[in-house]
Amino acid sequence: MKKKMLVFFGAPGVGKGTQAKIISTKLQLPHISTGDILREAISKKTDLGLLAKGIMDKGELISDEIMAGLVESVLKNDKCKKGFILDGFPRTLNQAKILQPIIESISHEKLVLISLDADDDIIVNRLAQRRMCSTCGSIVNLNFLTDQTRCPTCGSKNSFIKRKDDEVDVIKNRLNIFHKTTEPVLNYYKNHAIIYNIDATLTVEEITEKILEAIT
Ligand code: G5P
Ligand code: MG
Repeated sequence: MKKKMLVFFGAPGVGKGTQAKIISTKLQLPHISTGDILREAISKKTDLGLLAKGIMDKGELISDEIMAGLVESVLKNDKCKKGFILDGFPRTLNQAKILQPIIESISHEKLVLISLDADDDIIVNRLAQRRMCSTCGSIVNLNFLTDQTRCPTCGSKNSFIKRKDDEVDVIKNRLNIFHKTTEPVLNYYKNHAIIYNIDATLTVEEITEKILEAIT
């Protein structure tokens, strides 16, 4: 069977994490979210976490060298043998260029890049309403919950937390950085990956279906 090497690409809040979690479960592929790795480091107060906290709270990017080192060690791990889903990496041209020889050293296949797209105003609204369940890690949108105090996945009560970088000023900074620094990475992948563009304003279920149609 072909190794599935997927990159979920798109602006903050476009739905990368939501879809990556679903596809990871359906296809039994590890979900590598650089944002989640950093947030875990922050909560464990590791050296990486202490360095990352102030930068992430402002919505700025962690250095390419740190992020690339982190991703390389995960990709070379046995659990990525069948493939993987990268979420949140690469997000600079330099990260893409560091990643390329790593991919070539582990497979002859090209990366498959799922590019999710939605307008900035939709994204600002989604992120302002996003919460994460501190018990099971599910991502929700308060707009779609009938009971805003209970996690629909694990049933925990009052377990929702809001990310520090989901304050409106920080969201706007993250979007600016995305347009300036991350969006141009798509151009690089025109020659280095198979790209599927998906409208991220559809429903979660419709987007999942489109992703599965594209990659299976
Ligand atoms: P992260 O953690 O990678 P971002 O900014 O790339 O953060 P984020 O915010 O995690 O991305 P997402 O994963 O794309 O967004 O979106 P999501 O959480 O799934 O969904 C957002 C909201 O929309 C939720 O409320 C969800 O319920 C709703 N939603 C999802 N899908 C749909 C849909 O289909 N329809 C509707 N209506 N709603 C939907 O990175 C965080 C920070 O870490 C550092 C940086 O500081 C970064 O800012 N970092 C890096 N720094 C340098 N290099 C890297 N490679 C780095 N990676 C992380
Ligand atoms: Mg995410």
